[in-house]
Amino acid sequence: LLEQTLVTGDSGEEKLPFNSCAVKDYGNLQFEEFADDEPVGVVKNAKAVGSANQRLSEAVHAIKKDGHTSVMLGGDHSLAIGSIHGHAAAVGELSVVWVDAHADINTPMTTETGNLHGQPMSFLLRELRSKTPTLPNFSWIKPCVSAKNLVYIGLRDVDPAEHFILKLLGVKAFSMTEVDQLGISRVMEQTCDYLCDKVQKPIHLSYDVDAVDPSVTPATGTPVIGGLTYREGLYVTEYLCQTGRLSAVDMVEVNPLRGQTEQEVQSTVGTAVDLLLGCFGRQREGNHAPDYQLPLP
Ligand code: B3U
Ligand code: MN
Ligand code: MN
Repeated sequence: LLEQTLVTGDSGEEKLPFNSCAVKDYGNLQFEEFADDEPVGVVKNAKAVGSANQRLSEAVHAIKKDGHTSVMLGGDHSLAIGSIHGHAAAVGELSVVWVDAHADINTPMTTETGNLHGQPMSFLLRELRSKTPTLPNFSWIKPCVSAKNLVYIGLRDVDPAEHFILKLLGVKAFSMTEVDQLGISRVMEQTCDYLCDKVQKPIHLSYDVDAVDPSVTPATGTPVIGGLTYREGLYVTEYLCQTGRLSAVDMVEVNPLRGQTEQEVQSTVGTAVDLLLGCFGRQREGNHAPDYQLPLP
């Protein structure tokens, strides 16, 4: 779904009049295709993914320099490489909240599937620089995230090598076990306490819809049973919105082609839209414009 990536300055065009968000659609990115994109070891599509992410990084960089909150709609989660890279290039140090069933932190050396959507964090973490070979079209990437500024929420399908990396680097992770143990409200409280130091860094939210349970978001590439409920998934976005520091959002792995029925597609897409609205201030208690006036009889 690389070709279907939409980059917009704020959020879904028609969906946000409720709180008068200004929305600018930066359009779909056109990505180059490579006839000679041979596997590098087991890693597939390196040239295409490297090149697409370089364009995306430049696009997100420009959106941030325009002063907007960036929304990247995908698409394969490997797109987080360009999205986070471009965000960091514009604002400097940032916090990353990665909401996903998967850790997506395999290196090209540890991946069993060869899929780059299982590896994006390995290219972004400074601590993994010496463990990650430079793939074709990846030489532009500068690792720009520190392990201490990363939090995972929703994990439940983590490879042994990924689990080793998380422990080695001491990455903060709330797997579904912690969500069960603490409840989503304490998970979010602890996430923000952890990320909040003296300098209030901008937050990059990278939201893989497969974090939510496949009963709600089935139209995705690698669904995993036992995920966040719709309400837990939404609470994550509402909580991050009220920090006032949400600076860029990826909403990824929405794949209508993977829906078995129209209803599965609608449920997945509708949930992704609701999660984005949560990021931009829609409250379940209701909303009204600051200048709202009651009509007089
Ligand atoms: N960890 C496996 C599986 C996977 C990761 N992300 C998704 N699937 N979507 C891998 O391919 O690296
Ligand atoms: Mn993912
Ligand atoms: Mn995933």
